[in-house]
Amino acid sequence: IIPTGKPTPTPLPSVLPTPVDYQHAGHDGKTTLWVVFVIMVIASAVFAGLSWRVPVSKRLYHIITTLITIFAAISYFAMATGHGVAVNHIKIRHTHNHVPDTFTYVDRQVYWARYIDWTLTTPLLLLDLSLLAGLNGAHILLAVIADIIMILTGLFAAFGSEGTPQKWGWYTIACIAYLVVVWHLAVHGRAQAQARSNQVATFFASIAGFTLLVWTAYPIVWGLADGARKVSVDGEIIAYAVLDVLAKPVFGLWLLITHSKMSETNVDLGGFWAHGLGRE
Ligand code: RET
Repeated sequence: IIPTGKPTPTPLPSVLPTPVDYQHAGHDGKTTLWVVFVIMVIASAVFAGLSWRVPVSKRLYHIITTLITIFAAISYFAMATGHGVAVNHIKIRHTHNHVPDTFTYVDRQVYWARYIDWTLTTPLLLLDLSLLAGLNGAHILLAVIADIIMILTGLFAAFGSEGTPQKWGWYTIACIAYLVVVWHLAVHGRAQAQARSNQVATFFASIAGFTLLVWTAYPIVWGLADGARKVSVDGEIIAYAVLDVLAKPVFGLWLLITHSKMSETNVDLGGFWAHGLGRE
């Protein structure tokens, strides 16, 4: 023991108040996490394989889309092995007439690894759609940053305390950011796609419409699961699993197959993409 002359700090209380309920993943949830991990690995291999069949100049969507499923595979591996999850110790206030408020606690698992995944993959999904529509750099930047704000404020909401503005306050901020994203796709994206060609406009309308439907289900699942705690942790894992498979592998396959058949979807980044800077 090295004497330092400093006073000993007061120890932190060693036990948190006992929760009345502990909501955590069970067998079905854990199995689902492994199944989606495998789906994401297979999708990554398929997308990488498809990229080798086209020249480098046509590979931008393939590379972005493969990275999306690789990030998802990594995040699902973490969650399936029990990483990237924390316990939210939720304080619930009970108000009574004439007597002071009382509190009980509910513990619930929060898989924060999802939010790391979404912070990286939703901007890449937006990039796919933006390049397809032919959005300009200014609009792409704003859509991507609004999207990152949406995910990170959603993460704060997931750990927010009940009965304070934290939880639903962060949720509201996230929803406003989501509306900014929707605005960019539905208004600017659609107009730009129309300016490219009729074929691109039709394809953009279907794939962006599909994206909006699937993405809008996420805040609904969040509200029922983390928000109102009406859905179990297993139910939440399964709901996000279905959405993630639609938003990543299904979206990706649709985009890459259509891209291979429709040359108007090509992205022109000048000589840079295929040849490097300073060589034309
Ligand atoms: C949260 C909660 C806060 C409010 C909103 C949300 C939106 C999340 C979205 C997620 C999309 C994820 C995708 C994953 C890919 O696999 C953070 C749930 C608006 C839109 C597409």
